[in-house]
This record gives sequence, structure tokens and C-alpha cells, in this order.
Amino acid sequence: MTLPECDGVRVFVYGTLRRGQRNHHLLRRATFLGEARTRPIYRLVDLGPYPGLCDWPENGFAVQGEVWQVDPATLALLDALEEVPTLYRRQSIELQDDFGEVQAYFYNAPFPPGLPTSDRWPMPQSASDER
Ligand code: PCA
Repeated sequence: MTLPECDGVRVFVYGTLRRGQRNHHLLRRATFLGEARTRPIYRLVDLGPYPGLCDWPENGFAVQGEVWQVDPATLALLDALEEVPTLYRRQSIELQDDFGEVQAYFYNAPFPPGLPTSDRWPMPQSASDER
């Protein structure tokens, strides 16, 4: 019998945990399973140094990220980094690709109004920002 908790869980990362981003080293014991996109029912809100994933059932975006198989010790590190359950909560996310049960860190605190949203992070510079 396989006990899923012994293998850890699959986590969809979309922000500072992605390859090339500043917290990625925390995934050094994790296994990369592939790039993925969510169903278009979420958005990333740009909080500056990091993004926040939130439900956006109407006019949502297919958010880009990566799926990793994460062992329980690493998961505990990630939960501490993301200040679960205060700043973020970890819950199931719906992807377009079939990775089975996958969880992600959803932003759990109130957003200041008027922040930009996107399907990816870092967000592409808007045309008006280009110099
Ligand atoms: N780190 C987590 C959640 C937001 C963040 O910056 C991630 O990369 O998925």
C-alpha cells in the first residue's frame, strides 16, 4: 500500500520558488515534474517582491508555473517561508495538465486595492513602462 504522505505532495510554484528565482534553493531536494498552467480561474497579484495567487473565477488567467514533487521536510520549510496559514494557505489547485493532485500557495491576506494582476511572475513590463 502506498501512503501518499510518505512521498510528500506535488506543489505548483509560480513565484519566488520557481527556477531562477530567489527562494528556489529550498527545492534542492525536490523533483521537477514539469511546467504547467492552471485552468483560467486564478490570477497573480503583484505584491512587489513576490506575487500572490488568488481565485478569480470570472476573467481569470491561466497562471504559469512549475510542478514539483516535494518531500515532507521540504514542505515544512516551504510552509514556514510562506507563513502558512497566515500570509498564504496551501490548497489544491486546478491545472490544465494532468499531474494528479497538486497544491499551491494561495495568498491569504487582504490585498491593497489597485495592484496589477498577471498570468506570470515576474510580470512582463507594460508598454508604458518601456523606455
Ligand atoms: N513563493 C511561492 C508562493 C509565492 C511565492 O513567491 C511560489 O513560488 O509558488
